[in-house]
Amino acid sequence: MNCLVIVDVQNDFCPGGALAVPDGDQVVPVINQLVDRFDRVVATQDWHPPEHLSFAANHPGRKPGDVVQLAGLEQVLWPVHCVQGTPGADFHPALERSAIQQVFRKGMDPEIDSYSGFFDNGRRRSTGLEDYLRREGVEEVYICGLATDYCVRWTALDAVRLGFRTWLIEDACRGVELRPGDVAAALDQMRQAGVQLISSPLLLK
Ligand code: VGL
Ligand code: ZN
Repeated sequence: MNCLVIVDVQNDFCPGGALAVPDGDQVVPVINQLVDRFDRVVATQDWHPPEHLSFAANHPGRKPGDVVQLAGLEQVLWPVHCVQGTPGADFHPALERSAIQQVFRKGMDPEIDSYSGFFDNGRRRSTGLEDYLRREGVEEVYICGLATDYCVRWTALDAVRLGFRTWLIEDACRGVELRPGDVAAALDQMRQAGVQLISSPLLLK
């Protein structure tokens, strides 16, 4: 069994959103073309309370891009984004919602961020994604979405570490690229960890 994991394709990560990923919306038609090629399709959803401590606004005197310590980990501070129940947290309106069998929300604990779709950054709590994949007999995981250098990267690294055969669909992802080279470095790290890079035309054949 294989499963497509669509990471954080939400309005706030698309152009016009609070934490816009350049060309983030361009992954949507690519993903929509792919969904019926997989046994299972799931999505992750960044889902923060307003008081989330990854928001620069919740650290007086700090601005987005600053780095602080949070739960003993280095934390990049972000603009307020993907607040629970707001339009920015919704999936992109053109994303083929009906194909998504289950949604795994993350980032609800205000004290710690959660880039991976599997666990928070301190691996304190799981989202249920691993249990779901095991229960469904999934052995191969294909990852796409936003953002290549954050949530896509940590989701892929966890998938491989958990023993799933893991692919990253490169043209179905876009990165934040806070610093030039971040996306390339993320791709290198994933490749070295055993994630296989693939592009969507190969899957559509
Ligand atoms: C993400 C930064 C903050 C992501 C989520 O989905 O890549 N990045 N929250
Ligand atoms: Zn977030």
